[in-house]
Amino acid sequence: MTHHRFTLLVLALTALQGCANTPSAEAQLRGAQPIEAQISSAKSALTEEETQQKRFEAWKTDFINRATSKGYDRALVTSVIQPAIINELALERDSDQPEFTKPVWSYVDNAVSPDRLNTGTSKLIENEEVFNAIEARYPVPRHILTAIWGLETAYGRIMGSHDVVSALSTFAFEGRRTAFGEEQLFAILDMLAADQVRTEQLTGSWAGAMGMTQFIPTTFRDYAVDFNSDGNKDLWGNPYDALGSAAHYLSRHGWRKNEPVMIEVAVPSGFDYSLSETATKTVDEWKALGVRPMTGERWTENQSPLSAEMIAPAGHKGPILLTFKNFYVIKKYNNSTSYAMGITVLGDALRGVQTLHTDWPREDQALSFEDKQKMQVKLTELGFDTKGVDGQIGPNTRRAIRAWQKSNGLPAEGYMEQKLFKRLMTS
Ligand SMILES: [Ca+2]
Repeated sequence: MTHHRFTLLVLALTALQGCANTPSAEAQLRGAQPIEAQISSAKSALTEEETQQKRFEAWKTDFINRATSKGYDRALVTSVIQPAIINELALERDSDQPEFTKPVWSYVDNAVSPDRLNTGTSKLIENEEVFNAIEARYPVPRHILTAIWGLETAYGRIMGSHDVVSALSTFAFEGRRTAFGEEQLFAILDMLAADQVRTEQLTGSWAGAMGMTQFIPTTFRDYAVDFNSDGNKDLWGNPYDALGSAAHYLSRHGWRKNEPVMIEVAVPSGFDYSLSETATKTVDEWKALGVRPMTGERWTENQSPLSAEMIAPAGHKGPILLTFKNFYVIKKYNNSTSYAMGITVLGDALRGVQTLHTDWPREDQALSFEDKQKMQVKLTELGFDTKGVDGQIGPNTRRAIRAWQKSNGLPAEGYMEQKLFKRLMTS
């Protein structure tokens, strides 16, 4: 949105420069507005930009005052906030994160690309001592940490070079994420006050995620560790600190040593897919329903009592998986099923294990944003309430899809592609 405004300003300024003497050839070709109108629109664009700057400066003053009244040191807050500038990217919508819009197989394929797998294999060898030390302190295995490192920043290659205070100040200043921005800025003040990091280290993504494992400030403040005990939590340059912090985070969120993350399964014909995503059962209970590992191996005694859910992220034609506690611990890192699958598949590949055996239904065509909205309207009209029309397929929409599928004698897997969508829309 602000990009658009900025473009208008540049266009208006260009037009102004062009008409200092006579209208430019380009302006004449475009059938330009009268000069007065050009000047007036350039002025109003300028004014808008100026007003935004003024509002931003006013926000800084207000934030500094509020932080001071909360007990933060005024000199510290001022030195952190005063230099902030508006980050244009941070003003854009953040709805295009790949794990939320790509088909699941596109995300998983990319996660386990040959380059990521090869580099990860080298990183495991290069950092053997780092991983030995981390595994001695935390229950999280090295191949999972390496997969996080690889997916978050391509093993530290792409960490983002945005000034994080500016990016988060932009969020805090105005828009949909003001509360998030403020909370993160306070976390940065806490980190600096506690001498965890130095101000000049605070670079990251436009969304405020920092270092090799992309910790946002609240996560950094609460979970980052100075693993090598040198007095600085260096998640940008030190693999002990970065990977140790990721291990600490997963450990504190309940990682269970030596338990599986996700296992592909085969189900008997006529299986009730409406159990997927809705039922939590022990492996023994799944076994009693005829669910068995896709590899043909038997469930082990250790696995029998473990709780697991079933997911079928691309419907019954794609891989069907039992997901265990550790799967949901990974989702605490990034709340996306595709992300957790990507981490598991890459992590398994890094230890020489193949997670998925069934190929994805790649011929299926995903629904567009508009089609997803149409589907939500239609399902709700038919009495299967999606609890809103937002073009995002969340648990409520999947529940509605399942109910509609069940009532039509279809596998109730909660997944819909073009073919099924057409059937729904003509019903
Ligand atoms: Ca350190």
